[in-house]
Amino acid sequence: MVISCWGALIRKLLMMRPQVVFVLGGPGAGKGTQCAKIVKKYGYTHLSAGDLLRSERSKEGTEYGELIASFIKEGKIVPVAITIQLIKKAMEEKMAQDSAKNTFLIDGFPRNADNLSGWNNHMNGYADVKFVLFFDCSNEVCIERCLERGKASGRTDDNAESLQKRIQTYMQSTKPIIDEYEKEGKVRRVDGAKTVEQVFLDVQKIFDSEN
Ligand code: UP5
Ligand code: MG
Repeated sequence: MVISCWGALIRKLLMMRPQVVFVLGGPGAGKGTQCAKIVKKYGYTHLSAGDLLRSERSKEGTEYGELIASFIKEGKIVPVAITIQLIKKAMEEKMAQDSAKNTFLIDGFPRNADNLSGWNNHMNGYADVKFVLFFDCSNEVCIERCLERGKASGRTDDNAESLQKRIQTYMQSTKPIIDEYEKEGKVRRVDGAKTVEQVFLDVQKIFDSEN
């Protein structure tokens, strides 16, 4: 009787552990757009690593504001110690508000080997990675979308010069991480070049079969 109670408790605690989907793809591949739709339909919490960094950059008196600003403009990847702290804090805040809200979309992370080892060091045992949702989209389409968005976005990296660097970083550092996860059978690939609604149809097929 006592053993079965403990078993039930342990099962419950494991179920409440954050369940994470990493959302990856090139700049402008549609990660943020599709995450918003997944949140509405499946109730996940969306955490964009880029948004968390941009918000940290804008805070008064923040220690890392200038570093983050220059890394983003140069399309370089911010040291993981900074990013992981922001992600973990956001997850903990969400779970503190409502412990049943334990499913997270982590958008735009991990982007390189440093990010991945930082995640493994800080989050293994705290959160489970269910799978990696990969929006596959050509560099040309990615650049065109970001330049179009740049007319109004106010983002310091939506310009031709930063975009060349962002694409280069994506190809050199992020794509190999996706390839590693692919070898582990964790990648769910979606053609990100289709229309927003067509992409979401493919995304739903994945979430319906995973949930
Ligand atoms: N759009 C979207 N889907 C479309 C579709 N199917 N058809 C036509 N148009 C579509 O979409 C981009 C634009 O395309 C929008 O105008 C949208 O309407 C349209 P969006 O959904 O915003 O694409 P997304 O993939 O989210 O593009 P984003 O620019 O956010 O991607 P990045 O990965 O480049 O940006 P992020 O914010 O993640 O990171 C920015 C920088 O922060 C990085 O370069 C890096 O310097 C830094 N960073 C880190 O250092 N570490 C991190 O962990 C994360 C970020
Ligand atoms: Mg985004």
